[in-house]
This record gives sequence, C-alpha cells and structure tokens, in this order.
Amino acid sequence: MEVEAVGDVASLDPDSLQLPELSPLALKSNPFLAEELFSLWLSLPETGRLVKNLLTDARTGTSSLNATGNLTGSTTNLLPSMFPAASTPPLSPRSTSGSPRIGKQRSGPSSLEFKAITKDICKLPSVLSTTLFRKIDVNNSGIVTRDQFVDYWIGGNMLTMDLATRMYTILKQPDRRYLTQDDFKPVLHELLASHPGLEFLQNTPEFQERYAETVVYRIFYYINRSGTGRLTLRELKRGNLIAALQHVDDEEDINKVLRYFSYEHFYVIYCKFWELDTDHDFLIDNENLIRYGNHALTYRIVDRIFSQIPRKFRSKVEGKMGYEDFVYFILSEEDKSSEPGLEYWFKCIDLDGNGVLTPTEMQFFYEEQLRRMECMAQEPVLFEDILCQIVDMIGPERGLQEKVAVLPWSCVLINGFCSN
Ligand SMILES: [Ca+2]
Ligand SMILES: [Ca+2]
Repeated sequence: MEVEAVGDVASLDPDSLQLPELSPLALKSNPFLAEELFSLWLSLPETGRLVKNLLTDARTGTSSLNATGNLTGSTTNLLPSMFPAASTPPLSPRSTSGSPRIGKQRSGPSSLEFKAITKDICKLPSVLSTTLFRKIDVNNSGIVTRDQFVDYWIGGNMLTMDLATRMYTILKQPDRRYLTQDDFKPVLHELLASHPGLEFLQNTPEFQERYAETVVYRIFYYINRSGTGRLTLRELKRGNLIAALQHVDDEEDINKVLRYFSYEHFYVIYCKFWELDTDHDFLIDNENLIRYGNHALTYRIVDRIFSQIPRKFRSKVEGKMGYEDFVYFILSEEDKSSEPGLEYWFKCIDLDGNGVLTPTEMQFFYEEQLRRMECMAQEPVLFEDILCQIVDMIGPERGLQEKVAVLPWSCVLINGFCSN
C-alpha cells in the first residue's frame, strides 16, 4: 500500500498537500521537500485511518474519488432516504478531466483503428464501430481485411447512401425492414464501454443495463412515432438520432447530451420509478402512480392511463405498469409540449376516441381539479372562463369541433386538466 502510494510522488501536486504556511512555489522548486512531507503525511495514524475508510467506502460503493482525487462521498447524502444504497444508481461525477478522449478508450471487440475508420471514413458515429465490424466479419474471425471492408463498403453501395440509410443498414437484421429495440443494444454496449462520461458505471453492471434500456426507450418514444416498436427508415430519417450520436462522440460530459443520452436524465427517471415502486417488484399500480409528483395527477387521468388509452402497456402483468411504460408516462409528463407528449395527453382527454376534444370531455377532467381547488380553499377558476380563454386563443372557425386546431394548444389545456 505504502509502496504504491510513494510511487505516485512523481505526479504529486504540491497544492494538494494543503499547507498554507508553505508556498506551493517553494514546494514545486524543491521536489525533495515535497516528497519528504508526503512520506511524513503517509506515516501519520490519521492518514492510515483515512485510507482505510476510503477503501471500505470504495468496496461498499458509498463514495467515489473524482478526477482530482477529492472525496465525493457526501453526494450520496442527497439520495432520498427510502432508497437502499445498493438499489440506487451511482451519481455521475459533475465533470470529467480534460484528458484526450482517445486515452480513455478501452479495448473492445473492435480496435481503435476501426473506430477511427467508422468515424473518419464511413462518417458514422463511432459507437457503431462494433456493429459495423461484426457485419463485415461474417465468420467471426475477429479480423477485417482491407478487401473485406472495400467489398462491404463499395460493393454494398454504402458510399451512395445518406447517413441515416447507412446506419439503418448496419443496425438492422438482414431479413427485416425495420429496427427493433434489441438492434440498439450493441450500440449502447459500445457506448458504455468507451465513453469517458460513463466510465464510473463500470462497477455497477446492473445500472449500465438500466441506463441502456432507458436510452433506448427514450429513442423509441421520440422517433418511433408509429408506436409499433418497429423503427422504420423513414422514422429514423425524420428523427435526430444521428445528430445526437455525433454529439456523444464530441462531448466528454454525457450529461450535456440532452437528447436521449444524459445520465442525469436517466437517474431522475429511474429514481422516480424506484420511489413509486414501493415493493420493488419493478411494477407499479394506479395507487402507486397517484403519488407521482406529490399527488399532482387526478384519479380520472390515472384511470385513463391504466386503461391503457394513451398507450398500451408493454407490461405483461394485468393492471400494472412496467418500467418501460413508466418511461413513456414520465417523458410525456415532463415534456407536455412535445409531439408524443401532446398525443399522449390528447388521447387521455378524448374520452370517445374520435380525435376531437369537446367541452364536455374537458369538463369531465376539470371537475376533479375544481373540487381540489375548493378543498384547498383556493378561489376556483370556473370551467366556462377557461373555455372562453381557449376559444379566444385559437379562434376555431367551427367552435371546438376543429380537430386540427386542437393539437397545438392542447398542451395548455393538459396542464390544467391532467395534473396540477
Ligand atoms: Ca411494485
Ligand atoms: Ca372526443
């Protein structure tokens, strides 16, 4: 232990000794003195205890050392107390050091050179390199020759394809005309193995898996607008996934990639699910969901969600929502003005499913909100007043029967009718 520590003296930063009475400059100009002081510090009983504690923390996963060596264990105190530490994903370090990206790569099934080929020659996001490699290396030999690559790339007419078509061709199963969630698994696997912003998850494979599935759900939520689970080339072209993947390539801090990949977004989604799923069987029922956002939802809207009107649950257990279903719900709830969010809530309110919202339908959901306002001794806002505002805002030519006009402003209604 001590031998290892002394071995690090060469890279010792005098500032880290935190000796106010000695100028760091003096220490820098006299490395021997710094080394002496460091050895002295190592021999102190307090240091021994500190190292021991750090080791225990590291083993139990309660703290971590960030890039500058500062202890960040205190961040775990921010976790809600109902989460057992082992079941909560680790918090991501706020920022990573500015070391070059290439230095952080770990060897995977595809070499660094192949990653460079994927990015620089094929102009594809580098996280596609493993999938591309396997696509060309049909015999699983672990080697791709120049001729094989040229055959695939030139012979397969990849040069003439646009980026989305290239990506689609590489990811999809040969006998299919769409992409499934499973087709994205190797991409997420490669991302987790190579992105410096996700390195801290290495020791918690269960959260790597959760992060990966959450990202895929988010991609499908926004891009697979048909909701079939079968992502078509047309949908891929209309979406912004490739731009997001290219952003991932250029950005060391994954949390800055707000489209799909932010770890912090995953963290919030997963922790909210975990908090509602009190018995932790990975399913939540309507009584669990009613507690969402400090009881923000009304019973009527929760009933609609559990009647699977806005979206059919993927969960196989009757009357219960699985994690994927929850991700769809929370994305709609948190971003009500997005296209899929609007559609989700529109379907909730459209009681007869005829694609048109009528005052009666809106009033049905508003009644519950009105009663709540009364209970909380708030001055109730009459439905008629809200209706007038809506009509003023959109000025529908044929009253509220104008279906097309309903969509763009339904987000305004939704905020009032579904949750408070
Ligand atoms: Ca449960
Ligand atoms: Ca209707």
